[in-house]
This record gives sequence, C-alpha cells and structure tokens, in this order.
Amino acid sequence: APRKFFVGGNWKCVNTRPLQSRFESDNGTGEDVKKIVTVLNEAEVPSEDVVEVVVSPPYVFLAQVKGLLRLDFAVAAQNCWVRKGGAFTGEIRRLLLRQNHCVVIFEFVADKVAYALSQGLKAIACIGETLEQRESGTTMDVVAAQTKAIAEKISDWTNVVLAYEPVWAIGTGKVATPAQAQEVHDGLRKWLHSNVSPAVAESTRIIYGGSVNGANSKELAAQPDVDGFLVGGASLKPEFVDIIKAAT
Ligand code: G2H
Repeated sequence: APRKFFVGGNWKCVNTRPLQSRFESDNGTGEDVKKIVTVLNEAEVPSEDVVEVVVSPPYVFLAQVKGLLRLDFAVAAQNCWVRKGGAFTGEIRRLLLRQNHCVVIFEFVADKVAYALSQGLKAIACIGETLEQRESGTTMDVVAAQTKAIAEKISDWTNVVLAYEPVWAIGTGKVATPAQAQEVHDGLRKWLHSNVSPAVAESTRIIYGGSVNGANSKELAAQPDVDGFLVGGASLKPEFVDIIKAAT
C-alpha cells in the first residue's frame, strides 16, 4: 500500500465510567489510564510497519502514559499553543510537549498545523462539515475550504495526517457509512492532487473520525481512500485493539 495505516486514539477527557459522586473529577484518574495502557500493552497487533498507532491522553497524563506505554505506540498531545509562551491561561506551549505528535482539533486548525510543523511536531488536522451543511449539499465545498486554509499555510505535508471528522458523527454514535466516508476522502485526495501536488495526494493519510468502533471499523478500513481512523470513545475500550487490527 502507498500509505501506512494510521490509528489515533483521542482520549479527550477520559470518561471510562459514570461519575460516582459530584466530588469525583470527570477527567479520568490514574487508575483508568493504567487500565487502558495495560490492555494496549498486552494486545497482539500488526507490526509498526503495517500500522502506526498514536494515543493522545489529556495533558496531565502525558508523562505517565509515555512512561508506561509500549514503545511501538506513540504518544501525542491533544493540543498545542501557537506562540512561544506568555500569559495565556490554560494553554500548553510547545516546549512543554516532548511528544512527537500534536493532535490539532478544529478551532484555528490551519494556524495550529503550521505552528506544530514549524516546531518539529507532527499534526493530525481535523476537518468536517456540520449536519446542516451536509443536508444542504455543501460538504465537499466545506472540507475543501478547510483543507485550503491549511494548504495556504504549509509547504510540506510529510508530517500531516488529515482527519475527516463530520461534526454530526462526533461522539454521537452516528457513524458515516463507508460510502459517505469514501466519497469525501476521494474528493479530498482529488483536491490535494489538483491544488497541492499529485505526490502529496498519493502519500498523505486521510483518516476518518466520528463514532468509529470495533464493529464498524473493518468495512470503513476496506475503502480505498480511508487510510486509518481517529477514534474517541472507543479508544478507551478494549475494542480499540480491534480497530488497530482493521488495518489488515
Ligand atoms: C471524533 C472522534 C475522535 P468519537 O472526535 O476524535 O470521537 O469516536 O467519540 O466520535
């Protein structure tokens, strides 16, 4: 295959179980994190020549996961501040991110991708249309415009993975059909072909995100232009291993 399959586990806030009381924080605990890592460490999956696996825990767990996780899986941050530092409450600057990847989600995508690449990080850039846009038939225009915004700010696509995440499928249990995903991925690849270069179109991984699970991943992975997944909810469960195996 021209493109190595890519599976990202976006842990977001880590919600593996209902809260027991209002005193319990909902952003996960060290115990939950250890359990998830143990499952991953014990999993038998295709080699890293076949599938690239990356997980992105919340910032507070990055070091813990980095220390415990098997070495053939990479660890990513979920975000990265786009300036050197300064008085920006709640932002995490690049210097504090020792990881190789940086997951960049929706807002200010183009700026974040450009900044992450300039700092030697890899970026998973998320794009996607709302339900309203899909129903009005503008999906391809929307995702092309989002991709164009990124293309205008970067010159090298080597370290970019493009994640198609239809907004209506995010955390909703409503997954795009394999045909819907393939149609958009194919459209995006054609867009890259005409607007960036044939080589970039051929080599850039376009992954799908939005309610991917162990059961639906196989058929999605079989689509010629679906080069992997960005997984939210199911990346906290043992079925994440099945999603990794969908690569083969
Ligand atoms: C979409 C996706 C992964 P989920 O954001 O990033 O989440 O799989 O929970 O829909």
